[in-house]
Amino acid sequence: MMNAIMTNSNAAKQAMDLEDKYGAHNYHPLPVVLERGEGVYVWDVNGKQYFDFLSAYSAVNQGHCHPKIVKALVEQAQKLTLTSRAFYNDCLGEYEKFVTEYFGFDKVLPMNTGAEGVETALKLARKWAYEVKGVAENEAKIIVCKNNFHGRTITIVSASNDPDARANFGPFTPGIIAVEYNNSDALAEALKDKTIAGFLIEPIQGEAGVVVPDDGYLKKCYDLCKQHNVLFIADEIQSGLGRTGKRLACDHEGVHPDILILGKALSGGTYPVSAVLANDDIMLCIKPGQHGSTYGGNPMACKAGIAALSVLRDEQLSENSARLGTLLLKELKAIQAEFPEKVKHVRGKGLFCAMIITEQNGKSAWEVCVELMKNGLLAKPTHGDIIRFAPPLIINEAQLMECVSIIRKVLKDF
Ligand code: IF1
Repeated sequence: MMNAIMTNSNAAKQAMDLEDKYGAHNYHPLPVVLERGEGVYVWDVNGKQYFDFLSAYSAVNQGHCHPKIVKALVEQAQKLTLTSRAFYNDCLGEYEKFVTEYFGFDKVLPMNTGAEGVETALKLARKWAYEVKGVAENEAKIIVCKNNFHGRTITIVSASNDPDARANFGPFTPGIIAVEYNNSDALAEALKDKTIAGFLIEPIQGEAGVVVPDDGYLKKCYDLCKQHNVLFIADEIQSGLGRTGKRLACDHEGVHPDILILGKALSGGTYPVSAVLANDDIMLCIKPGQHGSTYGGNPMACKAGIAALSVLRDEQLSENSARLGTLLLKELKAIQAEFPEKVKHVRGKGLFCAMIITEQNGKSAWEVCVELMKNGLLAKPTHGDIIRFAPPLIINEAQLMECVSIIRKVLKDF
């Protein structure tokens, strides 16, 4: 089934037809075919320019094709791409030192995708529970939050309560308990169980629709975990690396997780790079041969990672996200006040915002996103009525205000 909405372009139609015919139907993209990106902009195959307000789900925080990240990647690609971990390479140690010092941990375990990072963190937490905490064999449990999104593996969908993510993918991994998000009493209750290894949490829930918990919730959860000798595991794959206006979303509450999971913008959208960070008492529970990945820690990933984190720091992207995020939320609230019958709610932190649309004649967030697209702004609906607004963090004020006027115009006509 192809989207009829677009375009007279043969190139676009061809690209969409090819995906439809030869690709698995596990996505429903907006009908736009992109061929180039630079900074906050992407261009489709007809040369039409758009603001990217998804940033590949926050992988492209540093902007599309950031020259410093691309340079690091290309230079390394011409020298040495992959050794596997059967041998040392001359980039990994440098990267490991850089990333651990950047975030303040003893050690890092490099992986590729976000889901692998989460899997790694869960394996690490279980091992720690058995070997350090003293939980009886096969009894360790992980607490997760309802409406989480941590990826697509069998164990991770076992932790999900989204019917689409789970249906007919069972049997599921046991040892997972779900508590209500933003409810520390629910966590306290679940922590009475002495077999809990870790508490896995998105500091802001992304896929759920940019759900920002109450101030103090993360700190409360962290303190509860400490009281019960349970690892606080932060999935900052989407919320981290400047997105919410700080280096990490946990930084808003001064929480230093026991296990930190990063991905997405760790390469600025150039390469799959994820990482799990922890201190020695936890990380050294995994010994040679017990976990790994062919590509994890490869030379290109290491160079991309160093470059991506350097750009984040040197270009003060967290600071820009905080400043322009405040402005974006203020403007979205003004739009909500202008069209209260169309906009139910807006929320966000830093340049991680969402707008909840009230259905009009059976039309909702999808149709708004199609109109935004026609007006030169790309954003993606989620859960039928929510639109995420998450531009690259390099966006400037003039560009942001241009985007605000596109959003205002589209909602006016909606
Ligand atoms: C897709 C969502 C966003 C994540 C957190 C782990 C992962 C993700 C907090 C897994 C991935 C992505 C995956 C992407 C869509 C996207 C997404 F809508 F599905 F939920 F961003 F909001 N933890 N999120 O957000 O990382 O294995 O994908 O590298 O198409 O599934 P991954």
